[in-house]
Amino acid sequence: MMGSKSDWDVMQHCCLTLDEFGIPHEKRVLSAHRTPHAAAEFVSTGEARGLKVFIAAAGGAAHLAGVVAAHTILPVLGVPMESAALKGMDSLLSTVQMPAGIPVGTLAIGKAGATNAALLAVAILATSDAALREKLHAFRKSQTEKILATTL
Ligand code: RP5
Repeated sequence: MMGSKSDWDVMQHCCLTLDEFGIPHEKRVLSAHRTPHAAAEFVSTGEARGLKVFIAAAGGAAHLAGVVAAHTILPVLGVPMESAALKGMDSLLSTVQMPAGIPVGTLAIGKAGATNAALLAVAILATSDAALREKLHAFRKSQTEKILATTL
């Protein structure tokens, strides 16, 4: 989920990473403040529709991930978007500083966070999926090999 289509340039990296692991996913623009009822409906019906993890990206006063977490017991990963005014520091603090009781696992600001949200979702799913665990091991191995093969 993302609060605006303007988040897609960054969040496409999340979807590309999920695609790399063959993880089916839904992607929706739903906002905590612009479409509050539709966002709540989408999330609160997610568990029954078979969803396993939510990834919520938003910028500014970024309350989307917290609102998502309020409507589900599924794991919620928050990705703070870089904002024009405060470079994403506003998004980061709004997403990460959840009061006790409703957790949001918050990733880094921007593209790194978008990619890592997907990788963390894969790791969560891999705890009960041996084939996916193997793919994750292979991904890490290949990443390591690429770095070690770097020449300057
Ligand atoms: C948030 O406001 C969105 O997640 C986006 O990061 C930010 C700006 O949205 P737009 O004004 O570009 O639609 O709700």
